[in-house]
Amino acid sequence: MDLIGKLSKHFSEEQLRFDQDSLAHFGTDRSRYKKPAPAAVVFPQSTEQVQALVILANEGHIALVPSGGRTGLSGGAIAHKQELVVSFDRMNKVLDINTTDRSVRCQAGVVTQQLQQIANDNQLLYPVDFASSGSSHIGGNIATNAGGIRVIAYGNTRNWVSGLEVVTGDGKVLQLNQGLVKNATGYDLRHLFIGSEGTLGFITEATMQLTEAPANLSVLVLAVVDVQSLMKVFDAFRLSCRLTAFECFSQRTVDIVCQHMGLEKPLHKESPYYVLLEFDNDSVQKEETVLATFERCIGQGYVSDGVMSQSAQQAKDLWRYREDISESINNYTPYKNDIAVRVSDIPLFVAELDQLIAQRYTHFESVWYGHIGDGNLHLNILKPENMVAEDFFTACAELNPHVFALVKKLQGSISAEHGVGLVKRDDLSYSRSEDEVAIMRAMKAVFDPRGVMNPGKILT
Ligand code: 2HG
Ligand code: ZN
Repeated sequence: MDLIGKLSKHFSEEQLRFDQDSLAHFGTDRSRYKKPAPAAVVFPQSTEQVQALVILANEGHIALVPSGGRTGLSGGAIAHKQELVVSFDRMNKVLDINTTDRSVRCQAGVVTQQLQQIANDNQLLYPVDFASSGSSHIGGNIATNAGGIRVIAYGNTRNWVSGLEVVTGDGKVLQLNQGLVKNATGYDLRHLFIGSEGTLGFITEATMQLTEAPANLSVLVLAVVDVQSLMKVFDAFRLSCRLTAFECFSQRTVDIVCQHMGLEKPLHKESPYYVLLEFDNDSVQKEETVLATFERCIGQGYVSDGVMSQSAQQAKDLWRYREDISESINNYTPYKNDIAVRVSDIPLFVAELDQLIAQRYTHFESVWYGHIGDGNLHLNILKPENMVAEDFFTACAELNPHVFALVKKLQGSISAEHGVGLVKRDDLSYSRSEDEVAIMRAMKAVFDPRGVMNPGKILT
């Protein structure tokens, strides 16, 4: 029986798509790294259906590619070799809200913003947040251990997963950790699935933890004179308040965002660097302490200007200078890198990176911005207008080893929060040892002995 025949036994007509538009849409992510070419798209509605699909794939040696919100930037959700795309769009039910446990159990296809809203409706917070929270799925966030803008205070997605239901690559359904706070019963398989990018199995359900909502978040945007000062500012504010975000961007990104989004400049004067910091402004004393720190930073010459939000709306507006960068620079067909070093190594890293860019990337303009409080920079090389995209990407890929060698020298990561997928797969050795990769392969073989789960992602 052919694939369509087999699928039709388990799935209704409206759960299957073969048309070109659907194949193109569901076969890719935001990296657009490879031309999508899946065989079909399936929309399971239950764990049993996912399990049936995995068993079918094992019998017929069919490769499966999980598809969430497809907001990834590393090609983890790309199907370019006639794979079967498994979309979680119809597994989007919230199954249980428990305010005593402060948890929400949901299917993998629930959108991040929906979980944030549920938390909010219950006077609680789901703290993982990023620009794509309106379309990314919880399952995808878990599969990539998504980070975002509040990692400095709340950590990555991993910290908020207290239970998982998964279907392994050989079709077993596992319930992992069941929402427990404490569970010291050996290897925690839940954590293997977090960040596994769909290479071990499918995440079908998750129990996500919630926390107290901050009383009143205020945002400060500061004009910072140089990289050394960025770290001084970081240290100073960290001592005076509990930071919930510490983000950095440059004048060039401000110009691009303002032009693309039609925004006014955040401050009167221009500055090489900007910091956006957020803190819980829950008392008059707190605000006074933070303002005193600001004055001190001005006095010491680290900061030349600044603005503090006076309302929730203004805080939201200020966030746009940081949150809208990724979308705004898309017009320049950027070549992206998402790198991390220890926070204390940032000044050294940036100095060497700037040198490298000045030496090697002479024909290209580059911008960097990111979660500097986590040691995570997004380096984006912008395509010159008159250059063909393919030539540009080839040229960038040739330059990449220099950036990665620098990352390796500082024992950093070549993918801080965007995952490995296809885009970073061949460069994994810059961040992981041969022994580690061998163990990863062995683990994959345990969960997915026939290699049906997202083949070619993370590992070759
Ligand atoms: C962000 O922090 C995202 O804005 C996207 O991680 C980064 O587009 C990028 O390079
Ligand atoms: Zn980011």
